[in-house]
Amino acid sequence: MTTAMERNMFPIGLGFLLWSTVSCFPVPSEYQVSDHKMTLNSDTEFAKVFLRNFYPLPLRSVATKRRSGRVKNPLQAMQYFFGLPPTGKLDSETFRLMKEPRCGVPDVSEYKIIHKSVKWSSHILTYRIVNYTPDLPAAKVNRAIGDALKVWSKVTPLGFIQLHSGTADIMISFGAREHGDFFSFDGASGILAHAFPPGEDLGGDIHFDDDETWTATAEASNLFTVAVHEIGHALGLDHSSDPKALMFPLYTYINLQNYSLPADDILGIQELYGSRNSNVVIPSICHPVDAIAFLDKGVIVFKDRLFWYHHSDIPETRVFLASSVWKDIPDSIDAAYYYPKNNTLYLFSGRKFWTFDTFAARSEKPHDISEFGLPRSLEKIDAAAHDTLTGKTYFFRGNLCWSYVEESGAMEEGFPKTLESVFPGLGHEVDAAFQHANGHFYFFGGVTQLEYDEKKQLVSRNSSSLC
Ligand SMILES: [Ca+2]
Ligand SMILES: [Ca+2]
Ligand SMILES: [Ca+2]
Ligand SMILES: [Zn+2]
Ligand SMILES: [Zn+2]
Repeated sequence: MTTAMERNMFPIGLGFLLWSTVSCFPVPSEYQVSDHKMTLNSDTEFAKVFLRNFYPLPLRSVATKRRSGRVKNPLQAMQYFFGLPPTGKLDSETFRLMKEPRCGVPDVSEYKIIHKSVKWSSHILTYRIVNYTPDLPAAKVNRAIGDALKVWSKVTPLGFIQLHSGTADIMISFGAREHGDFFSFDGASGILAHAFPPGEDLGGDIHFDDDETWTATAEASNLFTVAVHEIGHALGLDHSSDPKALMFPLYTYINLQNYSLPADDILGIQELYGSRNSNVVIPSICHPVDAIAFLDKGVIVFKDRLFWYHHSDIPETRVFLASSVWKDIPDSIDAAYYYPKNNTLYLFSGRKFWTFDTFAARSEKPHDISEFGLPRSLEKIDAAAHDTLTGKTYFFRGNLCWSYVEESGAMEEGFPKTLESVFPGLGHEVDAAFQHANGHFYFFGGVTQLEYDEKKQLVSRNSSSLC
């Protein structure tokens, strides 16, 4: 067992205590229903364990219904949830539902009762597929997860970015039996997957039971079907008792071909995050921009309080409120650049700058641009661009240009120089600049966009005529 939980959350003894109160967490392992390791000697015992897992008592919701006389015990709570006559007897229909393949998150949750919603504060969330199931080629797993995330991003302002290393908000993994948390899986069938509500560490993480057979078809356990449900939990949704809802806890195959999110789930997620802002002006070269940073696979364009994010894997450009992603930054950004060696995004406003682990919400407190060796007389910079070929970062102000050597952490000798001497032929002050993966620099000034070939020292394309 990994010790991440013990280290980051709480010691084992205390852990169980907390889980029994925070009941939207997955089912604790000591209550797991085993299949072939069956230690339960009767249907009654199976039902008892099932109810302890998914209908933990005492809960206030059940208590309320109890007062109204409808629910006297967990079995009735379950029958009530599934719309069965609340007889309180373990009849065959109730027992059949208990045996259905399902999600490992309980059906009654404390959060639902106290109307306290848990949600992410940022609209850009990162995810990482930590390992892969042997059942499917990696590309099909990526596709299923990507499609499942799209179902949610289509109806919300949320955007998802895949990381291939490090810690993402939503860490997705496959594991069997004991797999690193205290919520062991139960072998083939039964529980298919579980997920944690938004939060630090395990929060937002999704685990698939690798004792299931994962498919991209209608056979066995369809990965897209389970993923789209579990992402709902990772975003803060609880189970719905509406059998048509995606957040209904039992497995029903979904063909993503003609799938649209049911009304119940759209209402639920939009209550947490709002709906998607659809009438958005995408900045073009005809609209002056404030700053641009080029990431490994995407471009971030800043304009006033907004930024546009274009990712090479995502066909559409999305717009976000900058403060919904990066906390404590001012409303206007003068310059931005990304330093790929340490995955750091630098944002500049006035003499201050902030560093972010790309889309991480928090920065340390702002720094002063003199830390780069920029003169104290400078009230701001116009633009910044990192050159991945030389490891230098250029800072622009008026007709001057500085060159900062990232490795040595010092300004290059002989700088500042005039723009004309560093980029001959540019002939224009810059509002925003970046270096593309193709090695060319792109300079933006007013409505002019210039592509600059640094090796040939000339403007290779001028797009101002398009406006
Ligand atoms: Ca997490
Ligand atoms: Ca299972
Ligand atoms: Ca600028
Ligand atoms: Zn679920
Ligand atoms: Zn788990």
